[in-house]
Amino acid sequence: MTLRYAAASLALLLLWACDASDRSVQDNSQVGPDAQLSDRQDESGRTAQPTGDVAGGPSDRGSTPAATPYGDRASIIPGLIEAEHYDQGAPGVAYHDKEPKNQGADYRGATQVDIEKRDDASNGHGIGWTRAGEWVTYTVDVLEAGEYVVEFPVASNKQGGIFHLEIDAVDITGPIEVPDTGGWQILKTISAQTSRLEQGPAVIKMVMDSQGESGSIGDIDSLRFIRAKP
Ligand SMILES: [Ca+2]
Ligand SMILES: [Ca+2]
Repeated sequence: MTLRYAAASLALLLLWACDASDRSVQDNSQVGPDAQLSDRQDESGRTAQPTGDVAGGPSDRGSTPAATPYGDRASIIPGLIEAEHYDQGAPGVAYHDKEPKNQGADYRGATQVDIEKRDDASNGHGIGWTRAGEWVTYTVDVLEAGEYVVEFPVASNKQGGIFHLEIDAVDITGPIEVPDTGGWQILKTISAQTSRLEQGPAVIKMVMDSQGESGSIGDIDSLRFIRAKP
């Protein structure tokens, strides 16, 4: 009896193993976004954070991965953050843009944020086609606690709109108004002062509040954080 039982168990085990290997072959043959999603799952079944931008909507396979810093390195404050180096991640996580299509340059691959190529901008790019309700996030590391002056080179043909910066849903700048700079191709630097930033990691959200006469908020090249004089 015992021997027959052992043989039967072994046969069952072999059948199970064959079935499992068939399934793994089938899984590996999948291509496309679904296969990429399963590649991101580690052995525990948790979904790892994506390393690139994701053009589609939030995943319905559990919780949406958090945003990660551009280039996987938090931007340092004080310092310069390129506007076009917003966080990596899905729409609704790293950014929200009104238009599904990037209307500008193919600088970061799949993204809905409108990235503008322009020779007068630092890093040769900025963000444009800004509309009320849109936002982008920047994962930062604040090295020195305190208040900061933030400088933004911006461009606007006619009076621009209003935006602000926030951390954890708390406004840290108040409304920042983009002036008429004399044309879309003319950058002028405007500045705003922050409330006190605490030392350590933070996620800064740049939020577009209202459009100006230009029909836009403005083109934004970069954010330079400079310690405010006490
Ligand atoms: Ca846009
Ligand atoms: Ca830039």
